[in-house]
Amino acid sequence: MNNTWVNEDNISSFMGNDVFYFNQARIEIQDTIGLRLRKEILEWLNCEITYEQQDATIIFNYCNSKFKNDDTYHIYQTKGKTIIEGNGSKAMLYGFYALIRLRMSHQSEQDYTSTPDQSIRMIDHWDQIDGSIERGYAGASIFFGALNKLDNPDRGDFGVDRVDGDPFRHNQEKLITYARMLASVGINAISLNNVNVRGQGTNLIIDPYLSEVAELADTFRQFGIKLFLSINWESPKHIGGLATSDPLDENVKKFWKDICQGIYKEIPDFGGFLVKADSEGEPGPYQYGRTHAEGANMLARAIGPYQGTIIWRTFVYNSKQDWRDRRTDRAKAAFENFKPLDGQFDKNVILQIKFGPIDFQTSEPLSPLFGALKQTNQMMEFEISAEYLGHQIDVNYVVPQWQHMINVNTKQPDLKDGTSSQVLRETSLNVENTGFAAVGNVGMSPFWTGNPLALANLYGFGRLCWDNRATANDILKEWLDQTFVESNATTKRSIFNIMSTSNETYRMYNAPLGVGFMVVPHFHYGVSVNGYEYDRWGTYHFADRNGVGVDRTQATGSGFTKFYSPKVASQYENVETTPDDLVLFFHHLPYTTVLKNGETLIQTIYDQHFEGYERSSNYLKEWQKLSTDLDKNIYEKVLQCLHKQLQNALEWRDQVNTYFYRMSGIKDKRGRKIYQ
Ligand code: GCV
Repeated sequence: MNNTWVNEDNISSFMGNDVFYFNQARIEIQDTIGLRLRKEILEWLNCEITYEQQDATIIFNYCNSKFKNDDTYHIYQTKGKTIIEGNGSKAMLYGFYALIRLRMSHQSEQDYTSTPDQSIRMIDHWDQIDGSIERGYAGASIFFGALNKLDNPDRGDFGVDRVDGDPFRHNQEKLITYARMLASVGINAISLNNVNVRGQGTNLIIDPYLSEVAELADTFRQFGIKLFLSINWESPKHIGGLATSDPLDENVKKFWKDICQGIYKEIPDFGGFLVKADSEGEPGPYQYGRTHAEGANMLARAIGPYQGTIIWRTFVYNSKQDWRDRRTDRAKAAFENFKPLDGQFDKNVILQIKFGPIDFQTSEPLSPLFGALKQTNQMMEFEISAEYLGHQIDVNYVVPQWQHMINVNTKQPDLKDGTSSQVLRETSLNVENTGFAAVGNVGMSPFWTGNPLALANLYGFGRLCWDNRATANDILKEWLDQTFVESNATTKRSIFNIMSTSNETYRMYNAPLGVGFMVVPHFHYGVSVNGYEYDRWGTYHFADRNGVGVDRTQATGSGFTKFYSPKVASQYENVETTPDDLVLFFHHLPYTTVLKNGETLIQTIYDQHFEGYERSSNYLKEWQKLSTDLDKNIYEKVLQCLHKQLQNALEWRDQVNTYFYRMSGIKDKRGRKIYQ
């Protein structure tokens, strides 16, 4: 049983008889990627490398600086041979995996050139030193495992247990397989540890842990992947014994310079730091009266001499909300904190911005920072782990949502190509310092992910970073072809039908029409309509007997709409032009409002929740037909997940429908059962 798409058993029938040739006279010892590529061929694929070009079926043609981008590869056929060309080993490695993908997904290898659209393609792990993972739903960490646990109980509080001795898991086989998975879709950066850096996790930047981090960096380097670490802003106090962590304090600056020097001695190509500051109780520059630019630049200057990067998150909303005041709005926080700092960040600082203004919800508009920032490096952040998207229990192929987000047009009048994925490149100081990042979703689960089908999201995220124009459906077909190699076309079509509609289905039975956070507090799985309502950090639906939704207009609401370009702002300001799936994100509306779909708001809520349940029930029935054509373990695990999903969809359906029936007093016009 193996649901990785790059698994040698699946691949052998496509590549088994190939003989490889490198047109490089000799391989330099420091060309770690080149050495890895040879290992991939000899040990992983079990194929041959020849010294005689005429004996080869696949030729690696190194051509130094032919291509503008060192990641670009070109695959083509000539005289019955397949040529992979690129500037160097990294391009060759990408080309090698791409060739496997093309063959397995029955695409042409006649003439295929590919260059990544995003420079940084990153997975952020929220793994903790005791082996737990914040918002991890696939078992314990693959990096940390001293406590020898394989599961990751979802505690909802995320404290970290003390670890005596070596906290690292040292499961080299697992790490190599993971690095291969990432490289095969072009991921080139990972951050190892949770952005909430707690307990002993603070010490990952110093020995004895640092030398073990360096070992991990060695593994990932072979696959062209740079390693980053999340840091605790208060490290100068915790590690350095200083009385302050004020970024303008000379001793604090020296502390970070020394830390960087120590890290680069052990990891010469270390990527840099990922920083969550002044957010959800984490410390940051505000507590010293400093701006986020001052905080980030101080670190940037410490790491700059080594070509390191500071990835600074804009997920800052420490402002406690007062439920009496309807103009405070969590959606405004990132913009209000960071837009005024545009142009003040150093060239090696990147702002990592969640795709939406709130927090990885099922339906959110694009963050208005994209397009509004004009002189700041930016990355867009996603969450593969599915915290608000079904915890890798419910089938949720999220790539359609991401595809949509990276193609939203910001309509900024001064920008050439308005789509968010291009805007972040166009408005950054240095295109090399831009990209996409996502919170990772793997763990020690035998399937890598909780629901085996959730691995498609990791695959899809990587593919989408590389090719911003790829469609979610094409990506899914590729993944199915590579993963369910033994299954027949009908089986693959059934799985495709389930997965390709699953994101919409999940949205249907979840919080309605752009409302978020109707989830069980802390855990974020399952329905709780008022779980976070009038919470200290926000109010998300404001439902009462007259209507529902958050008024974020300038005319009568929180004024959030004004952060967008004039065209987008006026679109969202007006109910008539706001898309249905965001209508309650921007407007507080009476239940009788007629939406663009021709139905009333209340009827749409009922219809979507009934349909979401119906679809989940059909998924289960469809899946049950596949038992004989799938690996037994994968079949059983997905089946178990689908049973839980059905129960979840049922709870969402009934609780949401009943809640809104009681609020509105309006019956379902189709007469279906709604509990009183
Ligand atoms: C790592 C959400 C999650 C937190 C997470 C935070 C973040 O609020 O619930 O667990 O913390 O996002 O992105 O920093």
